[in-house]
Amino acid sequence: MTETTAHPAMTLTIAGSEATGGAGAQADLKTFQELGTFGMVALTCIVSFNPEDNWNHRFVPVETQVIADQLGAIFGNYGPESLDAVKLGMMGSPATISTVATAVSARSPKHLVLDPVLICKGQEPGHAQDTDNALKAELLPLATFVTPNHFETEQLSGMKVETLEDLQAAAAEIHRISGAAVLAKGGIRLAGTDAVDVFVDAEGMEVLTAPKIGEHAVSGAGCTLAAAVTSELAKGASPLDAARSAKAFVTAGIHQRVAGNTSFDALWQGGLRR
Ligand code: PXL
Repeated sequence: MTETTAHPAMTLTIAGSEATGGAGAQADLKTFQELGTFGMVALTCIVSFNPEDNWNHRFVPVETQVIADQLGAIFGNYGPESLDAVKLGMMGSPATISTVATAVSARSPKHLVLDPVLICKGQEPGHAQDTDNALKAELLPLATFVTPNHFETEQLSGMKVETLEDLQAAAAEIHRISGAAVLAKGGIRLAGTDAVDVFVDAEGMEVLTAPKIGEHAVSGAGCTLAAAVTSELAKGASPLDAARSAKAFVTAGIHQRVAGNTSFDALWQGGLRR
């Protein structure tokens, strides 16, 4: 990219489409825009909730060649050194994971934020374990920052998480095996009145808390958190400051959530505007 004019920090998400706008690439792109970065998307899959079948997720993968083509367009246009931070969201299959791992490792982005989305309702159960293994083997070693939720923290660490101490131990274990900064999310899953997350990097550990807003999970919280971390890193924040800002952004977005006919509301990324 020519350096004749100042430009915003450049952020890319490699993620799935969730048509209703709650989660996935839609949440990522809105977050990038809201936080003042230039957003790009390479789509990995298309998820459509099914109103006739209890909102189950219908899942269609994007062909691996088409994923590689999208990444070729993005990195070809701007040059790998111009991308300040890359986020990885839902991959959905081992083939997609291998394609993305190959494409991304060849470009070595400065910041690679992995939201280790493991399974999504509606995917073949047989696929989940393969996807989990491929994600651990091929993407986790490339990540510079990982944002596992409660379930993903248990899967990636191989540890049971029931208390804050468990979450701290599991987050430290994921940091040890990956070398990445880790923001392990207790969210609403741990007992108590606070949503507690644990941040760990080479500098140490920090517990981040905010009062829980109800006891129901909100769609898009995980995607938005990781996308906000990606934006903040792209703009030059330290990993800990990126984690703190991202949590505040998500908390405000949950306060301003949007309800529909599904059983879960959708976070709105404009929550900090008012
Ligand atoms: O929240 C996880 C998630 C990520 N990406 C896509 C999704 C979902 C959950 O619905 O559909 C595309």
